[in-house]
Amino acid sequence: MTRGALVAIEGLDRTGKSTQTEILIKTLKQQGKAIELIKFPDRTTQIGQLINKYLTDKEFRLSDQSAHLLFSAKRWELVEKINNLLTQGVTVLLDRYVYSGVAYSAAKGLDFQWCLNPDLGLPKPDVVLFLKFKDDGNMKRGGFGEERYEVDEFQKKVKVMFERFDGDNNWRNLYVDGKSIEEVREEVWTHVVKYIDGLDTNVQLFK
Ligand code: Z5A
Ligand code: MG
Repeated sequence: MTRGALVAIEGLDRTGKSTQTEILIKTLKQQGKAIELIKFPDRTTQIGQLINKYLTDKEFRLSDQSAHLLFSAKRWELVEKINNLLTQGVTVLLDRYVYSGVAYSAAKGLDFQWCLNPDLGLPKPDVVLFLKFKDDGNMKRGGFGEERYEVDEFQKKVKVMFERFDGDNNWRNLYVDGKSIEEVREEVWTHVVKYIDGLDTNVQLFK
């Protein structure tokens, strides 16, 4: 039986992930496709509220390791929902996922593999669209600088860590420099269109 596809949109801060996921979900729903958006971190559950406090309140102290495990716990909290949707044939669109989890924590100096370990066993996206600036264009976008991680030097380190996933067969770089929202939308569409009617293969897991 055909299952839904797992599609992740990833990238540094302000690269347009939420803009594009929202456009995509709207377009596909209008076409009558079964699709659901899950945003990480979802800040509404108890774990999500703690993460929100950590991100927005610079006085709120957590060790880097415990912050990392909270983000991972947030993903495990939703794994049953994701698997059920995929089994029912629903495409699941992820706004950030494991890759953000590893990249931001490893950029703080934590060991890359240590960061990936708690996420092993989670469903692996069929395709990851990595929205990418060649330079530091994301830091010039509206709203940049308001949260804990939105600091130029740190963003450069995060980029290096994200790039360690480049080479995985599900990874697609999508350059956004100087492109309008509409231009990026068109490129996102060319990648996603192959997946929206589902897949016959088993869901891969992070291992
Ligand atoms: N984090 C972590 O450490 N560990 C984890 O496991 C996970 C996350 C999952 C909050 O994430 C933080 O959590 C994040 C990583 C860390 N770091 N920080 N800070 P978040 O996803 O909640 O962050 P956010 O507040 O939604 O921001 P964002 O995701 O970084 O932004 P975005 O979604 O990529 O961008 P956007 O909101 O779509 O667009 C930003 C602005 O640019 C907006 O004004 C748009 O209108 C504009 N925009 C978008 N596209 C364009 C184009 N093409 N041209 C011009 N302007 C554009
Ligand atoms: Mg966003």
